[in-house]
Amino acid sequence: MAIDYSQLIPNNVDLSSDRRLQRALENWQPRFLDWWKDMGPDGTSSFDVYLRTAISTDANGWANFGHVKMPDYRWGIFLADRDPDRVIAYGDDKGKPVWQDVPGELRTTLRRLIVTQGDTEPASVEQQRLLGKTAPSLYDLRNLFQINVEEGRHLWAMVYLLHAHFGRDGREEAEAMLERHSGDPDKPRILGAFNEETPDWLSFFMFTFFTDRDGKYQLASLAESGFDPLSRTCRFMLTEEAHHMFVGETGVSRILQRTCELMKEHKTDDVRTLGGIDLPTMQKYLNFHFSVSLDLFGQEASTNAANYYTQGVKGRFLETRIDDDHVLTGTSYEIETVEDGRIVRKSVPALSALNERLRQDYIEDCARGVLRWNKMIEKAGIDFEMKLPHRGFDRRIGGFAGARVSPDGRLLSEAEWAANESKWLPTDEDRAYVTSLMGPAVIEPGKYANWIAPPARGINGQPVDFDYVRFN
Ligand code: BYC
Repeated sequence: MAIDYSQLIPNNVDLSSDRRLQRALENWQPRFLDWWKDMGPDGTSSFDVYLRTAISTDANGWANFGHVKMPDYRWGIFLADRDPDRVIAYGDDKGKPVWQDVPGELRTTLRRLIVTQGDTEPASVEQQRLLGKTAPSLYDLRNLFQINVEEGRHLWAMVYLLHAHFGRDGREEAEAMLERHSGDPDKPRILGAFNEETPDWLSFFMFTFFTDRDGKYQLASLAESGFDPLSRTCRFMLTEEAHHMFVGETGVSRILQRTCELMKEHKTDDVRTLGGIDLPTMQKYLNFHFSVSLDLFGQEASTNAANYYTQGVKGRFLETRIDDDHVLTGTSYEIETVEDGRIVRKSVPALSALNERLRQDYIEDCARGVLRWNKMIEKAGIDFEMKLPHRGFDRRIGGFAGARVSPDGRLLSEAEWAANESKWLPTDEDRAYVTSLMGPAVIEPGKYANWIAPPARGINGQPVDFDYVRFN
């Protein structure tokens, strides 16, 4: 469906036929732009950036490229096309038509999920605000900005749902989305990972690999929602999410490649003396970002998750492709947790284990990416394997919270943990070293910082030395 760009707020939801909604969103828009100016990528308003903009939501229309100033990016409201025959795929209302309006009894639940989802989008832009100053290349700078504008648009997507379907409460929640800030001691973002800093590009690539991937799994579950407007908006958001994870996976891969090159060329593991990022440090950053992202899936056994499912509000990953009864009463699922000082596996009702099931899907997806990194390392002739730590490692949420678990899944005493923590998680010294590599942005087309290899190819068929960002 084509997007109407003649409107102040580009959209494919026929906004002009609902004057009240249109006015409410036009009221919110300047606040969003003020937020972008104050909290978005710092000092970039005059840059022309080679961005992808959606002009329609079908396969051909969502990837139109050209140089654009970010404040002029056409943020708007784009929902995937409506399937008039779509029915609820699971839960108590399985088989009934999906809802076009919010059922009264689900109002609070749906609002809470939409607000939680929406809150992460501007949070990530805030976390990445200063990264442009130390970009390792024009290509990377452009990718950062592409991600930033799309996260901005994902905020628009959730704000539209709040304004269109939740009346006054929705408007207040939309305001609050611009008032909470990542890491703010008084008004923090809702979920833990979104209050962490993204101070350097290694953190950025790990974040886009691990935390954006949580986005993929959460959006895919919400795309199964019986509330059709939420489903349609998440379906379109997912098309954009893929690029964010690509940036993370290839970013980490390019750093690994450069490190391996330095190791081979100089016949040493100590690439720090050569300005590279050593493999053990890469592993520590991986450990940190993986465990922080695992927390985003919530408790292993969760009545919230069971209720979302039974009520038809939030499904499983690729729900309609799963071959079972889609009701799940009477079935069980094995979870791992800590009980009586031991890590145990136990059966719990499948309905209450839906967070854990989604986390498992996520872990398998992460593992596939790590395998690709390891293939690259092996091909470079280096004997080293990157590993996902155990799911209980360094967790803050759920059954492992507070327990001391080693990366290989052993329950430790406080003393054992303290003796090893610096081998497993980035130390202040590691972070200081990585930060020290983040020099002024490399802005000559086709040039790259010393600690990262060039990408295999450019964006949208452009050469790698294309002027992806023009500074004016
Ligand atoms: N931090 O029963 P539980 C993305 C709370 S990322 C803080 O397990 P539930 C993106 C929980 O709220 C995707 N609090 O909860 C990526 C609950 O609070 P109450 C974001 C947490 O509801 C990169 C309590 O603990 N989208 O898009 O089953 C860049 C009990 O827990 C945390 C979504 O998250 C935490 N980590 O599961 C840009 C989808 N975890 O009720 C964007 C919407 C749990 O006691 N959210 N709590 O006050 C949800 O589906 C659910 O809220 C959660 C939690 C899966 C997050």
